[in-house]
Amino acid sequence: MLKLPASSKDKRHFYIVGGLIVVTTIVLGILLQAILPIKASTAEQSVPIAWLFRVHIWLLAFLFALVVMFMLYSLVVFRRRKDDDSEGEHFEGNTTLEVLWTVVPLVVVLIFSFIGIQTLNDTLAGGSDVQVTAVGFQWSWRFEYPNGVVSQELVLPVDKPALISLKAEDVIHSFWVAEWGPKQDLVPGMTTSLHVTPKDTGEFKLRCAELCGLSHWSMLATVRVVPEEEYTAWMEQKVAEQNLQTASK
Ligand SMILES: [Cu+2]
Repeated sequence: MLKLPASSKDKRHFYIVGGLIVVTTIVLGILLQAILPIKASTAEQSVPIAWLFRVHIWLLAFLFALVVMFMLYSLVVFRRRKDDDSEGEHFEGNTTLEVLWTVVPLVVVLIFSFIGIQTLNDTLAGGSDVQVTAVGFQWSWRFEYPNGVVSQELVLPVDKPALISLKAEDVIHSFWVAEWGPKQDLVPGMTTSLHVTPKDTGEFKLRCAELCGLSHWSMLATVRVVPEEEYTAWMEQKVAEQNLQTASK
């Protein structure tokens, strides 16, 4: 029979730590939510991703609280008293605890894998009313529309499902507009893709999210989501500009 020291049999300690864990989880969870970079309203695909982020943040807040609160509480409450040089009681092994801390994390990891796959599926769905190819290279972006228009900025009409094909010219890059949610690698030699249905107009930043060399930090592009009329007008202007260039050659 496992003999525990008197102090660790005292259920009161567990109730206090339990309370501290609940409070810390809530405070930390709220603080972390506040700095969440993904706003669930800027694209249809950001909704499931923002939700997944939230679930993860609550789990992280809980795990942090679980480990740190037990540790801090033990450090303070069971610290060595003045003039107490006695050895701590020796005890080892607790099969129930060992089974629990193996099975519980395993189940949690399996559940999270499942909801991760579900969320990924949700973000892969979407139409292709607008199509554009984003080409990433060291260290910038270029956007090619099916009608031949090439642009330095990505312009998309609001509320229209867009299919963005991704190509890399040199090394692996990654396409990420934080507000939209999905992130997708660009791999040399193959075409990957990403669906987005922007829900809010405005200006966003496209960032390369894969370390790709010396100036990776500066691999940014402007993304503009505009009302459909504005998009059509922009496209017409681009077509005119580029025809003009072709004519003058
Ligand atoms: Cu990069």
